[in-house]
Formats: sequence, structure tokens, C-alpha cells
Amino acid sequence: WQAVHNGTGNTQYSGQVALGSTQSGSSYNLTDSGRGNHRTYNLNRATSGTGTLFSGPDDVWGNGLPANSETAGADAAYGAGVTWDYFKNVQGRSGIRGDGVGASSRVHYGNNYVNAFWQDSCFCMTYGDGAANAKPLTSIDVAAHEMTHGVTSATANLVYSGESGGLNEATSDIFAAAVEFHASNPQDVGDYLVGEKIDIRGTGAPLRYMDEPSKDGASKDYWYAGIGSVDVHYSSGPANHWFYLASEGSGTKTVNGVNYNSPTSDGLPVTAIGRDKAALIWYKALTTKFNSTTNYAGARAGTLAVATELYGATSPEVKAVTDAWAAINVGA
Ligand code: ASN
Ligand code: ZN
Repeated sequence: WQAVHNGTGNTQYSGQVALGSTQSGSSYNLTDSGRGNHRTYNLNRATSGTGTLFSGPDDVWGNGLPANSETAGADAAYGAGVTWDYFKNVQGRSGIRGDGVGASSRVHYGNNYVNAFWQDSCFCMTYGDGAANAKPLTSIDVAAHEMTHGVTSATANLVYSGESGGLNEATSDIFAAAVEFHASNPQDVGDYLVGEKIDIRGTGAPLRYMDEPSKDGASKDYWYAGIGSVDVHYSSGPANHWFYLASEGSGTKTVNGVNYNSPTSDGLPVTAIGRDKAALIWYKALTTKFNSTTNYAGARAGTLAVATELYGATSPEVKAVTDAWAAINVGA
């Protein structure tokens, strides 16, 4: 995380962070000039329009508490910044479309709104404030998930239903995890959980688990014929599971203090290749092999083609990718 200007964000989820901002006369605003002029707006409970660009007399944003209306803006701006940095510095992609142009974020959408979403039409992502829990949906992983929907739209454009919809959702969860690890924020360390900070269930449980997706009570661990008819946030499960297995391997493991236990459908072990290689393979498959109707079999073929190009047909990476697909019941 590199400060481009000199703003300070006091976030709810990520502690005190540097934010890119812009000075305009005697006031400052949340326009991140180092990241394609990504802008962060306050909808102030509206459900349409652009809202108001966060601006003020000092370059300090929020106070760490949700009652301060700037705090959600600071979290959203930070989440967009670390996601920008991940795609730029790790995957070599400058912005969502690869053209160096920043998107925008809108916070404080509606009343008690418990969701966040990406829209191609405004090239923007939008965040609700949550309901009674006073937990806006502005954590790093949620921001990265939504921004990655923009990347998917600009690349493979996976149709948001059926198996391709599950792969679209999984792509957002995979890069949410990759971004959260890459951000290395001590207040929000990387994990293979989605939404662990925002408590939208009210039980303290995360929204999704990548090591064993069925732990959420709805997601699927393994591919099966007909998985394309379940909600895309559940048919994503096997691909999330594939990413965990390729990154960390099967069985038990503790990463950043979180315990995982990842099963395989065939009972055979998967040997890890590490998160960076797994994410690179998924990114290259998304951007050079997948198309709008790619299904699970196509995702297997695309990732194997990429792994073969990168590491060679007889490499341990190709073996691990193959084994991880077999482990979620996607075979040759
Ligand atoms: N937060 C949800 C998502 O990004 C919104 C939706 O259902 N599209 O998946
Ligand atoms: Zn999504």
C-alpha cells in the first residue's frame, strides 16, 4: 500500500491507512490520482444518482466509527486502492479495464441495506450500511469482490447464471482472498473466508468458506451435473474450493491464525502450489482462455492450458491443478 497523496483514512475495518486524495484550493477530496482518479462518493441514503464526492477542509477521512459518515468512505477508498494495487502490481493490469482509468465507489446506499454490488453501467461499486449491526459492507474482501466483477465483465464476461455464473462469483471470491492477503493489513489479515468482518449473519460467521464451502450451509463443495441451477453464490463453491486446494493443499492447515480443513471428493490428497501461482493461473485463464459461456469443464481446460504454458506439461504445477480439479469432481 503506497500513499499517492497524503490523505489519512481512519477506517472501521483496517485501522489507520494512507489514502490517495486530491487537493482543490483549500479543500481535499477522495479522488485517488495515483489510481486512475478513482473517486469515492457519499450517497447519504439515496438509492440513485452519484451522491456527493467526499470532500472537506482536512485530509483526514473518518474516525474509525460507523457513526462518522466519512468512515465508510475511508474503508471503501482503501479497499478500492488495495484492489487496484493488487491487479497492477501482481497481475500487471492497470485498472478494471486495463486502460488506467479508475472506477468509483458509492457508500451509504439506502437504509439498512445489507449488500454491496458492482454495475457496469456506472463503472461503479456501491455499498450498504448493513442493518442493526452497524457494519457497512466496506471490508477489503467485499470491495475486492465487487471490483473484480468489473474485471470479469471487462474480460471473460462470464454470464451471471448457470455454471458460468458460479465461475463469475468464484472469480470475485478468489481475487477477494488474493487482494486481502496482498494488502497485508494487520487489522484485516488475509484469509480464505469471505465477509468475515461484516457479520451479515449476526453470528460472527463469515459469508463463505473457501476450504470447505458447504460450511455456510448452502454452497457446494463439489461439481455435479445440475449445479448450474443453484444460485451463483453457491455454485461458486467448487471453484473457490479448487482455489483453496491448489493454493494450500488438502487436509488441515493454519494460515494467519485461521484453521482450515479441506476435503477432496475422491479422497486423494492435493499438494499445494501456493496462492500466488494459483491466482496467476486463474487470472491468465480468465483473461486469455475463458469466455462468456465457460463452464466447469472449460475452466479446467483453460487453467490446465495456462499452467502448461507457464510451467510445462510435466510440471508439479500442472499435476496440482489437475488434482485440484479432480478433488472437486471435475475430471478429464
Ligand atoms: N453482493 C452481491 C455480489 O456481488 C451482489 C449480487 O448478488 N450480485 O455477488
Ligand atoms: Zn458477487
